[in-house]
Amino acid sequence: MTTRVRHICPLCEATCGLEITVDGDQVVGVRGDSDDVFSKGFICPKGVAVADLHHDPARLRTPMIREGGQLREATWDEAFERIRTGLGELIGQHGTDAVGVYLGNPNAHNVTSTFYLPALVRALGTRYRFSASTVDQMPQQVALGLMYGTELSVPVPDIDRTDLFVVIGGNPLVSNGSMMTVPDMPGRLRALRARGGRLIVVDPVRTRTAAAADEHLRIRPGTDVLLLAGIVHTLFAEGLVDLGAAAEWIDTDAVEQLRDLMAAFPAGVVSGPTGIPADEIVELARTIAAAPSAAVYGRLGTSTSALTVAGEPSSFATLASWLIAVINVLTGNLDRPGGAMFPLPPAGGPTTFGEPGRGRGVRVPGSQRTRVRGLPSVLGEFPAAALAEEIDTPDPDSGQRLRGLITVAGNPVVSTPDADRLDRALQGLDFLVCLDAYVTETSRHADVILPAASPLARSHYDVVFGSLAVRNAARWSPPVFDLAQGERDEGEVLLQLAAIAAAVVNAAPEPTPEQMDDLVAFEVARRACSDPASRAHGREPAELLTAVAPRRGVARLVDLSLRSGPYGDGFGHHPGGLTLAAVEAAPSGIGRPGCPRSCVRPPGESNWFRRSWPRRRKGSRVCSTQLLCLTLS
Ligand SMILES: Nc1nc2c(c(=O)[nH]1)N[C@H]1C(S)=C(S)[C@@H](COP(=O)(O)OP(=O)(O)OC[C@H]3O[C@@H](n4cnc5c(=O)[nH]c(N)nc54)[C@H](O)[C@@H]3O)O[C@H]1N2
Ligand SMILES: Nc1nc2c(c(=O)[nH]1)N[C@H]1C(S)=C(S)[C@@H](COP(=O)(O)OP(=O)(O)OC[C@H]3O[C@@H](n4cnc5c(=O)[nH]c(N)nc54)[C@H](O)[C@@H]3O)O[C@H]1N2
Ligand code: SF4
Ligand SMILES: [Mo]
Repeated sequence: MTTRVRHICPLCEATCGLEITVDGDQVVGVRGDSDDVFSKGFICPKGVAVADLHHDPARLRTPMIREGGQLREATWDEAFERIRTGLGELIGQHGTDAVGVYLGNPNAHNVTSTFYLPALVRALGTRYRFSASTVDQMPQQVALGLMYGTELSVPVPDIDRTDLFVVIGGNPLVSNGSMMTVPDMPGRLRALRARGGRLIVVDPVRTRTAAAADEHLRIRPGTDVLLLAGIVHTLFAEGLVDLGAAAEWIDTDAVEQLRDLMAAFPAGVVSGPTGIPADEIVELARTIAAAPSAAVYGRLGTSTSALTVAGEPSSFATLASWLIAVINVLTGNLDRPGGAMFPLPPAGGPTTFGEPGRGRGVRVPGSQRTRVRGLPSVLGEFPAAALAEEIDTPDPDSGQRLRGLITVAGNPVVSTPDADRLDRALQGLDFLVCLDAYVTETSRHADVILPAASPLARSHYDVVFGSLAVRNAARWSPPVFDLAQGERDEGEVLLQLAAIAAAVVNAAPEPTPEQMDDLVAFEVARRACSDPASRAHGREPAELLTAVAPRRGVARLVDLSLRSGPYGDGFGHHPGGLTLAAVEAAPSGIGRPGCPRSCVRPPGESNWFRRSWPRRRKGSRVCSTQLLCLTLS
C-alpha cells in the first residue's frame, strides 16, 4: 500500500515542497507538492533524485574507524570512544587550538546543524573554524553585514514584483538560486517577462540564464567591480541618484564621499578592462534608474572571481558585493516593492533579533589571525584557503600546528583551493573525524567517519533560508522514514560530539546528549526572553520551556523560535500567532499570516536597519584600499 508524505527538499536553497510516495520502506515516487505555499509544485531533477540518495547502497550506514591503515565498520560506541581518546590526547597535550573544524554547505540545509553545530564549536573552544562560506558567499555577507549590521542582513530581489532583474555572475535557471531562496526560477522569470519586466544578465559565459535574458553583457572575468563602479559613476554624473525609502537611514556626507570615490571610474575608463562598450554601461545605469522597480543581484561570479592587478591575483569580491548593494540603494530600490527587500523569517534570524536601528554591527576584520600567513578571521572564521598550510606548516620554534580536524558535511579536498595540498595535509593530521554520508575525497583520510543518516529520516525546517527567502513562509516536515537500523539522528550525533568536546576541554564529567539538548533549549529560550524584538520578551525561560514540553530535540527548538518569532503566538500573548503545532497542522506550509501574497517584508517597515549605511566601525574596511590600488596600477 502506498502513502503520500510531504517533505521539504533539503538539496538546494530553493527549498521546494516535495510529495513523496512511499511503499513500506521504499520511495516509489517523488514530485513537486502542488499545494506547497512557497514552491507551488516546482521540482527539479535533483529533487527527484532524493530517492536515489535515500536508497543509495554506497551511503554509509555505520560508523567507520581506521585500523591498521584501513577503514572498517564499527559500532557507535567504538567510534565515540575513539573520538574521546583522540580528542583527549590532542587537546590534553596541545590545547584547544590543536583541533579545528570545517563545516560544509549542507549544514545550512539541516536544522539539526543550525542549532547543534554552534554547541559543538563552542564546546571545542577552537579558533580554527573554517567553512565553505569563504569559498562562496562570505564577501557578500561581509559587505552587507557592514552596511546593514548582521552576518545575514541580505536584501533579496522581490522577484515576483520587479520590473527589472539584473543578474551579475549568477545562473539561477540552473543553480535554482542562491542567497535568494526562490523555488521555480523558470516560472518566475516567465512571469517577469509576461508582465513586461526585463532580465539583464552580466556573465562572461552564455549560460542558460544569459540565453533567456533580454540582454546579456559578456563581461571579462573578475572585472565586475569596475563595471559596477562605472554604473555608480553614471548615476551620480547624470543626476540619477534617488535614495527613496533608504534616505532617512543614510548620511548625506557618505553619499558625497561615495561620489568622490567613484569619480575615477567613468564608463569610458572601465569599458576597456571590462570589455563592455561605454554606451552599454551608461545605458545599463539609466535603465536601472528609470525602471519603476529594479533588483540588482550578484552571486558566485561576483563573490569568488579574481583579477590580476600589478602581477598579483586580487579579489574585489567584497567591493563588488558592496557596490551591487549600493546601486540598489542609490536607485531607491532598497525596501521598495520589486526592489531588494529584507525577508521577515518566521523562525527569526539575525535581522529579527535585537532592537531595530541599533546593534553592534559586524567587525571586519575579525580579531584572530591565522598562524602561518596572518590572515584575518572574518565573521568568526578563517578562510578555507588557509586550512592546508595551518596543518602542514609547523611553527619553526614551537612545532605548533593544526593537528586534528572535525569536518561536518563538507568535502574541502574537492571544494577548496589547492586541493592536492590539502589532500596531502589531511594525511599528516594526527586525528580526523568526518561526519558525512559517504566515504569522500576528504573522509577517506578519517580516523573516524560518523555516518549522516538519510535526509528523509529527519525533521526539516529551513531556519537559515528563511532569512533569504523571496516569500515568508513557515513549513515543517516530519521525517518520511524512521531511522534505519543502526543509524543515528545527526542532531544526536552532534550533541554527543559536543558532550565529548565539553568533557575533554573542561576536564569535567561528560554530559549526556539529552543534557546538551536541554542546554541548547535553555539558551534559545533565554535569548527569546531577553531579546527586545522577541514576542517572548521579558518572560522567564522556564515558562517557555514548560510551554513547549514535552517536545525535545529540534522540534522543541523550532517551536521556541516560531512562538517567539515575528509572527509567533508569544506563548499566549499573541493569540492566533504561529506555533509549531499550527505549522504541523498545515503540511504544505503557512504563508505570511494576514497577507495573501506572503511578500517579503512589507514596504515601509524599514526599521530592520541595525546601523545606517555606510557608517562603519572604526578600523573596519570595505576594501577601499583595494579600490585605491586598482586606480594606481
Ligand atoms: N571548483 C569549485 N569549487 C567550489 C565551487 C565550485 O563551483 N567550483 N563551489 C563553491 C561553493 S558555492 C560551495 S557552497 C562549496 C561547497 O563546499 P563543501 O560543502 O565542502 O562541499 P560539498 O561538495 O558540498 O560537500 C558536502 C559534503 O556533505 C556531505 N553531506 C551531504 N548531505 C549531508 C548531510 O545531511 N549530513 C552530513 N553530515 N553530510 C552531508 C556530502 O556527502 C559531501 O561530502 O564549494 C565551493 N567550491
Ligand atoms: N545542480 C546544482 N545546483 C546547485 C549547486 C550544485 O552543486 N549543483 N550548488 C548550489 C550552491 S552551493 C550555490 S552557492 C549555487 C551557486 O549559484 P549561482 O551563483 O547562480 O551559480 P554558478 O553556476 O556558480 O554561477 C556563477 C556564474 O558566474 C559566472 N562568472 C564567473 N566568473 C565571473 C565574473 O568574473 N563575473 C561575472 N559577472 N560572472 C562570472 C559563471 O559563468 C557562472 O555563470 O548553486 C547551487 N545550486
Ligand atoms: S530546486 Fe532545489 S529544492 Fe527544489 S527540487 Fe531541485 S534541488 Fe530540491
Ligand atoms: Mo555554495
